[in-house]
Amino acid sequence: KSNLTYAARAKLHPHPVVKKLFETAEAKQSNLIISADMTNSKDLLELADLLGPYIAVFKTHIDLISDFSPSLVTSLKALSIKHNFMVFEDRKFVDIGATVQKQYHGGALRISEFAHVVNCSILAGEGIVQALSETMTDENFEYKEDRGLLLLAEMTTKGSMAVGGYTESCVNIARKYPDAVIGFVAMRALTEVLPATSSEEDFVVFTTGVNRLAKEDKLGQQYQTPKDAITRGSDFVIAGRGIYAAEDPVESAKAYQREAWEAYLDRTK
Ligand code: UP6
Repeated sequence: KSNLTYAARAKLHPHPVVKKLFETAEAKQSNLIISADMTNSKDLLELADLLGPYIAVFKTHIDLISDFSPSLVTSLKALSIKHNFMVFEDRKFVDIGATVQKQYHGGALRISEFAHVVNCSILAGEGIVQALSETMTDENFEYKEDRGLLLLAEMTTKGSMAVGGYTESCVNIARKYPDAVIGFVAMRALTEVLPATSSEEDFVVFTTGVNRLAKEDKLGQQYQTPKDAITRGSDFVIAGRGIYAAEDPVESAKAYQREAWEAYLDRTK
């Protein structure tokens, strides 16, 4: 886990998407990501506009949107500029390389057009990472320097099989694709799993399963608090229902933002 400030890491990091993530966090004093699991365009855009000021990243599941259209992508991109947040599509790609390339770029959901960051599982091995890396860094790809990949290294659900050797393999594969892979979705810094091989290595950790009040849901989800996640080495905490299903989502977002930011200040002081 890094004890450096986001500003220091932004300066040192070679990847433009990581620089932008850390710069956004510093500018907004926020390491909070909202998991916007809305099911129609209007709700998604309203949530982005409402919570935009308090977040560094807006996380989507674009395939939940019942009335998806290309204009949603245009509107979401406009809001991302208006409020200075990045967009993470939590698509969890898991297939052969050739299929995943088409799901990512040019498919029905236009993921490569709006998502600065996407993630994939390495269940199918290294090929998926190679495939996404090729597409993201292709000379002719419009957003070539503006796209990053996270490996889904751990999952928050009871009985998750993303553990042990699987998680270690994520770290090993990540090291081979520095142009595309910027880090992990995990519950802690993965330097705990495999120590860094150089002092420059700096993977970003996004952490789901974050809730200030609940410990679990009824379908196997398990939570930790924003403070605990950041203390364990998470760089950005992701909360969904804890924020959007609260009585006052703005007040809730502010409370998550404050708690996660203070934990970051503690970790880096
Ligand atoms: N998510 C997890 N756990 C994982 C991976 N992803 O919860 O291991 C995602 C879910 C959901 C969000 O798909 O979008 O993070 C969690 O939402 P919640 O805060 O409402 O539980």
